[in-house]
Amino acid sequence: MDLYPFTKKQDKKVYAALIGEEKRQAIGLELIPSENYASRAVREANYSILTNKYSEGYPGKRYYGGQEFTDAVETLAIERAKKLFKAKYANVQTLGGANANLAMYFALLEPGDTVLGMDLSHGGHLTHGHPVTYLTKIFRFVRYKMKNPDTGEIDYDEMRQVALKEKPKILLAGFSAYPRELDYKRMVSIAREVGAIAVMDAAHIAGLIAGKAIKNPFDYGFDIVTSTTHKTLRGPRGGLILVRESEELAKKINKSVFPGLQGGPHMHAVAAKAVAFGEALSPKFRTYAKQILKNAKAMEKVFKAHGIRLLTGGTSNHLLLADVYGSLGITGKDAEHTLDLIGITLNKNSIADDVRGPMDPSGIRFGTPAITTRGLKEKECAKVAEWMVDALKHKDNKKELVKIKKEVEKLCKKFPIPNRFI
Ligand code: DSN
Repeated sequence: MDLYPFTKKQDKKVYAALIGEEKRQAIGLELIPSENYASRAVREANYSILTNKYSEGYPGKRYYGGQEFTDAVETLAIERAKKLFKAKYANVQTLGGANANLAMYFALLEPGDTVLGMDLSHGGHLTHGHPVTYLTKIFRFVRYKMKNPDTGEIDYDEMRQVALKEKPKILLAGFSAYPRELDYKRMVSIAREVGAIAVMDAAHIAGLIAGKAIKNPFDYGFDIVTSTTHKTLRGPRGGLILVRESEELAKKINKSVFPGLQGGPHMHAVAAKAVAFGEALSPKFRTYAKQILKNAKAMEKVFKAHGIRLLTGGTSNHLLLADVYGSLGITGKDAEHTLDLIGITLNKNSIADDVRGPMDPSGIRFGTPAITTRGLKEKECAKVAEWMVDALKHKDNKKELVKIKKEVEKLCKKFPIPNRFI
């Protein structure tokens, strides 16, 4: 099957990279918890002819002509997103999760205003105010943390005290490396007490919320949810902003996305989001979302049985964070490299109160969204976890690593990526 016939003919170098990546994805196991496999239909929309079109504005209110079909796909994406998350308003134009957060901050804040968010070393994200981002030149970020990294319990009393003292305009929930659910009710009550807007960055867990495998922050009164569309939600690379019910907030968000922050929306991606949201509305997607959690639990069991410390004591979502340095004396970077050698991709990650630096931290972060799309169930996930531990324990034994790599490849053949031809 010739996957990219025009590229093959016209540009051999790019073609080689595309085919190389097709093969890499086919023969390895993807455990990066923010990655997934978009369906063939999502990818078709994403490479469609809509890439040719400029559509500044919103459906029915554009700056250029010729919008019959762009309006149709954007309206579909908006309506489906609203239904999926039980929101009254949706903006589907942001190019990614970082843009979604930027647009949200600029919609709600004035320069110098304060955001109270999760400490970055405890699982927060770069866009929640890491000093390397430009955001910190404009807004003030203050933090809440886990009370105990071994249980994952957030210190809500401290959160309240900081909120009372700092008077944030936004109380921000959400994370990129926190394996537990949050007490949304408590957070909303703190936000209301100090007059802050309650915002959830659901980039990682949007698919789990959509699939009703975990709680929906809107059910507890959160005002805004930002997200990516390509992680657990299994859509194209992109972003999403949802507003529970305030028309005033929705108007501010739309103005902030365009013309505040972005130019012409990527309509091919908007169409692909519509397809992905349609998929996520199906009962099959609910089964998928629930299986992600079961698979993560199966991996948790194996790591625990081997005495490897898991931050927060385990997982209640799609990801796990293991202290491989503390438990096995291997750095996160070394662990990432070793697992790469057996065909398992994940990422090194700082852990709460890490004794090591961010470039070679103590932990690894991994998760089950992609392997669940591939069809793996608890039994296979436990096996994968056993291989991981085995490889980490025998990282200098080349023969053992080669043996495990063969097992990984065998499993990949048995569970091919859906809708792929390689
Ligand atoms: N890169 C994403 C992640 O892996 O969590 C977040 O930006």
